Amino acid sequence: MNIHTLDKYAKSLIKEAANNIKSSFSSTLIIESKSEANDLVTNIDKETEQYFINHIKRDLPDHRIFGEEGFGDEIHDLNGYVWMLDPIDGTMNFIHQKKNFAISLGIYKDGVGILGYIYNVMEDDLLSATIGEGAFSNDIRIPTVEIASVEQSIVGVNASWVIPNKHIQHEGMIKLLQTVRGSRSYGSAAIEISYVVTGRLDAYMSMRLSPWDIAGGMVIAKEVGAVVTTLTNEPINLLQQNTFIISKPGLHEQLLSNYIQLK
Ligand code: 2AM
Ligand code: CA
Repeated sequence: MNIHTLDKYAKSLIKEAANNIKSSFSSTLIIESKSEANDLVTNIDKETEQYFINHIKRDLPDHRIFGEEGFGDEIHDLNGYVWMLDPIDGTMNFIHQKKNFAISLGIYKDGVGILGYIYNVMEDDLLSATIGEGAFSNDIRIPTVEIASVEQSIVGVNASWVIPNKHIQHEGMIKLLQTVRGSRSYGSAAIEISYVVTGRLDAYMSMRLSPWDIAGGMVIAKEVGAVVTTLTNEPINLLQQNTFIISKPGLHEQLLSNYIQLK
């Protein structure tokens, strides 16, 4: 399958999976906790991941799947084709708000992101990117992001990092919130990433994200010139959890050198 056929195929799976998710609103959700009380999963997260896996295994048997719910393959390397899938990013929003959740998907070939998708299901907004060919919001090309400064920016940050916590020096975060124009928190990493690449946010950061939360967004980010690193300014390793920042250029350096300090 060439990259454009693969792109069409991935988009058709995403749209069909999203229809199934929306149809599920008429039935009762089964909600469970995972690693901690607030780390939630539903039967729909699981069924959506299985929907992708069943189709990919049938149609592209040599492709591997790295999915949040663990029905895919055990991934210890990025050789060949690897689909990094979060069937529902923002599960708590899905359960409580029935909006602000996304299907997040990155397709990597030998470790290089070739296709990326973030589908905001309830807004019917599909961000997509093909390596070297730019990024799109539905069929509209997304322009390159502009340089930003702290004073004029809106940053996506979870309020828990501004109170004393074990991951980050919260004094720097207070100083940041006193300096920026505004802050926002949407509860879905994929949606926050989608807002940075489309210019609605200037930066978004998190202390702990998994490969499937960010793999699709990283392909899109590259196409529009948004900068993605860990919070210690290192490249993201897609085989493990990472600290994470995506930012417009200029702002990225300011945030890391003047405000963000890990413990
Ligand atoms: P999820 O909804 O797929 O679990 C919420 O701030 C964001 O962080 C969401 O994108 C959420 O993804 C992610 N998240 C929640 N718990 C997490 C965990 N234990 N590890 C990594 N990411 C997590
Ligand atoms: Ca998820």
